[in-house]
Amino acid sequence: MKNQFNKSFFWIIYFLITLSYCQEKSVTNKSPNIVFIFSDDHATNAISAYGGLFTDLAPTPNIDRIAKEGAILKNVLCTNAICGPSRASILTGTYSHINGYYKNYKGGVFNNQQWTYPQALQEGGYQTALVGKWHLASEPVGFDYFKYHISKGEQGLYWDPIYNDNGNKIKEKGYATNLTTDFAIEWLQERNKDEPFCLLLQFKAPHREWSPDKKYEHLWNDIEMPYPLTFNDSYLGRELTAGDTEMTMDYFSRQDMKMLPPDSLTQKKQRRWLQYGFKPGETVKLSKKLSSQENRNLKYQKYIKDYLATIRSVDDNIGRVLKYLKDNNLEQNTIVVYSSDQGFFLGEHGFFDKRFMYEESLKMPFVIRYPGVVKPGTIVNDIISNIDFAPTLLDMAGVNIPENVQGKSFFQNLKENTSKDWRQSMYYHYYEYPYYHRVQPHYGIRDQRYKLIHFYYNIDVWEFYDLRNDPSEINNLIDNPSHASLINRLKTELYQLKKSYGNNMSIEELRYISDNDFGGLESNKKQ
Ligand code: SGN
Ligand code: CA
Repeated sequence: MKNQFNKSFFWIIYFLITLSYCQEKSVTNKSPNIVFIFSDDHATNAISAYGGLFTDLAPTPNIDRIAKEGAILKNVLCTNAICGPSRASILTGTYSHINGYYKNYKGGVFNNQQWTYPQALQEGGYQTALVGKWHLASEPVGFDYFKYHISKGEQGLYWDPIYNDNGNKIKEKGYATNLTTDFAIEWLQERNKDEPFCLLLQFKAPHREWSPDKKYEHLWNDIEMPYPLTFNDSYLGRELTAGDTEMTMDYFSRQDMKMLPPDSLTQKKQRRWLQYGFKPGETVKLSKKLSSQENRNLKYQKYIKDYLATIRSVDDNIGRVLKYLKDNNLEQNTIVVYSSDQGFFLGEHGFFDKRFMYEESLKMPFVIRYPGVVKPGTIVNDIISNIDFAPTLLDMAGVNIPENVQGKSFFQNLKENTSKDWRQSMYYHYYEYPYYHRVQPHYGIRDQRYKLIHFYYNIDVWEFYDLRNDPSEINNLIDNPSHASLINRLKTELYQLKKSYGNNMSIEELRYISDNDFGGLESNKKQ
């Protein structure tokens, strides 16, 4: 009798455990859908929900709507602010030294044999699709459907782009941002309606060379755009770092200016003429009559107007997606994210491009709407980074997160329930040098108030900023004696963080990474 009782008890417990496990982890058609909208090089300073110089001049109503109806994250920081590496970190939830994708130039090839979150969602019962920019140089794995930009090293083209459509090369006619959205919506229409889905809709815009759609080419012809505070930065105290790059307005090319080459040149020579400004050390002077300040101002005006115009199309097309979800009764059960692979300089410190650990390129936009779960108007200030995206999406989908994912789910943070032991600082590391743009490799730590950076490649320079008193990062306080003990504490914390993520490389080994031509595959073998 007692034996019988024990047996039944065992089976009841077994049944309950199995049931609770299945309830927690099995994907049903009630599981939330995910639309992950992503762009290339979109600075928070160019999104009106984040405020900034262009809030009234160039608003982004559809991105703002996602934020208003859900959450806006103000401290999402990129672990390596450049395209391929950031994308690899997002997909794998790991730092570059773990996933092997350190840099674009010289060997950026993503090892597609490794775990990614779209694969986990697919295995968990999700239908998955990728449309638009991929830029990882190896075939996407984990997607039921893909159609991604090829040509120009997978940067893709603004006009008449060529796509890899599930293995077939297809040239399309039109403007990339509109086309990419068309294909995403077509996939949504054709998908199997019985399963939850995850769609990665990834725009090429607003990447260089910032070509707007025809209808937006002349949006701000009659006005002069405002200049950021640090546009004429003197780089005092930062001469060897911010002061020694090829990403100031001087390095803006003829193509960036959308100048027209002389008709008399052959096509090949016309292309070369347009490319002037791309080679190391090559700077374009627009006219002999202009002073260097006038030259820089003129370039900035063209740059910022074209950049913001490409974003107008991104925002319009996000509006189309939101409307599709609403019209098709998908609004309630679909998580919508908008983010970008890193931030971007919009003339701050006189720069375009990204790479530096300075705020403008370090900060990624991130807004998310999840009706009924994330309260409208939520603001999250916690320090989050791109390695946290994968575990968060899996957490929301109810799919297991493997232990070797380095990021942490911030699902609770979105519900204003941040755990007490949430990280207080983050570790950053940029490796690519010297091309493009000649930014010294560096690593650093950033907490809610301070930032400490070490540029180590062929210089040995430290920078320290108090972001509360100096949000523009122009006062490098590294030699200020009153901060010495604070700097020491941060240095220790930086080394601890670096080590805790498994980056124990010496400066020599780090230089090897910057100098050598290898892809993710080879470097992964080395681990
Ligand atoms: C291209 C651009 C660079 C840019 C990199 C990386 N040059 O090489 O200005 O920094 O892409 O961008 S261009 O000649 O193609 O315009 S990223 O988004 O892929 O990281
Ligand atoms: Ca990018």
